[in-house]
Amino acid sequence: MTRLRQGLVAMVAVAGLWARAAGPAAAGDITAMVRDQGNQPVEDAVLLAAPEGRPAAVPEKPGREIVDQINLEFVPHVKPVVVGSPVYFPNKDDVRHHVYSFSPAKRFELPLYSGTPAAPVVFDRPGIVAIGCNIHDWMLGYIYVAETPYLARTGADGRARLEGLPAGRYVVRVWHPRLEGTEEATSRAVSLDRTGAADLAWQLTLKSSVRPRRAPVPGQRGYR
Ligand SMILES: [Cu+2]
Repeated sequence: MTRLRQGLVAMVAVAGLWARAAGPAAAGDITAMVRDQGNQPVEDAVLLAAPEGRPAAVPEKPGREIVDQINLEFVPHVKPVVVGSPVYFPNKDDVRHHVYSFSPAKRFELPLYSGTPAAPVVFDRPGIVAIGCNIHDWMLGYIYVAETPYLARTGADGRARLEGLPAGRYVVRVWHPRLEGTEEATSRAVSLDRTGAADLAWQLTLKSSVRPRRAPVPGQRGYR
């Protein structure tokens, strides 16, 4: 047995213990709690489960997803979507935005607009797409395009939940824009065969924020 395999088996065993300790979680659910190095809950982490050794059943026509622009920020800051998802970018502000990405997984541009552009942007390749606005340099968001439909974002309480997973073995991992180290290093092997549910916890080391400071907007008072 290789060391990696031994490690995976050990992690499965630990996940199973957690699952039993978690109590009456619904079958086929994976719940997670994500904290940072200071033990604070981490918002905007992506939690995803990929079936081990078999492809995930990705929907042929994923539903529409939305990333708003509210008060000169992308909301949510991090949006996990399954590959092939059409994403709309409604502008809820009274100033125009110019949303774009240079990321290899999806280069696109929505030239200066108000309201909602008629056509969505379809994220057809897996990867992490950083989005920005040409007008407001501090506006920064992420679309995490995954090859599995089992994905969720942590809320302000650091918690996320994956629901309705068929029984089987999964590799579960987390990602965050300020994650120190690789996403792969967060991987855990989880088996939903025996217990039908698992409750996992991560403590991530996050880099300090590198977002540009907000600048004054012409015609508006102060900093927004
Ligand atoms: Cu903008």
